[in-house]
Amino acid sequence: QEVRYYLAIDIGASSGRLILGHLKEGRMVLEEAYRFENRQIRKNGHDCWDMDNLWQGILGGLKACKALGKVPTTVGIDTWAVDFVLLDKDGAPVGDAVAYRDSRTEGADKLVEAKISPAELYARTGIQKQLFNTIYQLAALQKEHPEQLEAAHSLLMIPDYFNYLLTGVQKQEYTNASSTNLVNAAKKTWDRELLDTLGLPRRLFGPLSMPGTVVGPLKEEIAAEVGFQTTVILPATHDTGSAFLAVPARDDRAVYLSSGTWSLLGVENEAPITTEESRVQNFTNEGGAWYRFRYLKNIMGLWMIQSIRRELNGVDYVAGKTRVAWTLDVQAGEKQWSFPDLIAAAESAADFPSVVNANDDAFLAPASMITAVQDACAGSGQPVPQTVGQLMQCVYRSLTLCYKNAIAGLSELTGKTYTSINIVGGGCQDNYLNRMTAAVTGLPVYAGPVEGTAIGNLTVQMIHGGEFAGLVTARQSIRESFDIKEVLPQ
Ligand code: LFR
Repeated sequence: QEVRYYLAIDIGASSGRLILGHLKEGRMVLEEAYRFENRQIRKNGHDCWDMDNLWQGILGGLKACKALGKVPTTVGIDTWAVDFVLLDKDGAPVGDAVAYRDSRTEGADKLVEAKISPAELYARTGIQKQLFNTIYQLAALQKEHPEQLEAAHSLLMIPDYFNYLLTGVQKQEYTNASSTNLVNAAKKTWDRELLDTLGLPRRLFGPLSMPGTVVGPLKEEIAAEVGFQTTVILPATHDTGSAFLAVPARDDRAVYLSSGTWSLLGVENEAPITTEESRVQNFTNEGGAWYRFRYLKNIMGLWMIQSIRRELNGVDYVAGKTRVAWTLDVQAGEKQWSFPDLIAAAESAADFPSVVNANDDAFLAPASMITAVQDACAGSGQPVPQTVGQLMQCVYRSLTLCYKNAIAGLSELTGKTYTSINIVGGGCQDNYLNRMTAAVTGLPVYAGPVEGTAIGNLTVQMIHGGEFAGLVTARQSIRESFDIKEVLPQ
């Protein structure tokens, strides 16, 4: 029998990956067909996603599948959440795809709070307050570019937009829509009253489509360009929604941690928890496939480490933005630091004691992450890191302390005791982080699979394709297909 391939197009804040998957004797087999860098560009005074570069990456990856002779039956795209493209009545983009760390949302929470209280907003949507949520980005846009909102006829999240470029079909996918902070948690559709309260045009928000829905075949010219025809379908297009589907938890006492640019730590629930306590602790209820809610907290994550590495190596995150000088025991670009180099440095400074609140907004998009960490140490009267090793040790301690606190909060809010942590995503390859996570939380860590997000994306496609009866059997297969490392607290 002929092998049936499925393709996950998984684009994160730092890279895009096209991963082919197929089943062999019930096990999932992956193959990376293509990989490309994701970088931002400065445009019209804002940090923006380089949409042309991403689009070329998607096309390049589809061509790579053809070259491998592995034409996928279906294709699904997932990316980070909250960011969007506005389209005019002819389907042409209006304005830029501004990136969520851009400073345009500064003060935008006050604009929203003037119209609806934080308590009511949370009770309706169940979404944690993050200044970069779409709701605040739209408030910033209402102020800076009201004409763009006037010209717009639809709002597509980043994966919805690429699906539209591939197929000509505009669909709004539910899991990613929930990250906007505009979807009603109980009704699971756009909260029309909320849209009216905020003065957002209703025409931008259409019916929501669930993961597993067919978007359509490739447009003819695209099929001709990449050399084959296929069907685009919706996975959980929010990457974290895909990642959580792939978690091979052994029981319902496991905490899930999707570890990449962000560390998303939480559990899956059947219903949203929108109590005041939950709001105060800033836990979110993001919509999932089959209406499973991801109850989690955003923790600053590998972003801190990625940012430090870029600064040490003299690499810009946003092309065209001014660099800021910093002071450590090395100079920018003096040597090229790999992640293992940074881990080794952290280990060599094992007794450096300083910790910062990794979830402070100061670390969201600082001009220099190195300086931001040093300033936070100085500001709290702790020793200031002077070497790469001390800096890295401080980041590892701070991140794992956030993990520990988030698990304590989760226990309190759900009334459950958690007995293990499952880590998926690129960050689960960092053994030092895994060891410290186990030590600090006192819980066994199960690390893997690394490509959690792509696997979750493929899972929905494979269920749609009839390879699995449903999520339970798919997760069983995931558990058996990938190597999962156990790290016990000492
Ligand atoms: C992870 C992620 C998080 C979301 C953040 C911003 O890649 O999707 O879930 O909070 O990026 O979109």
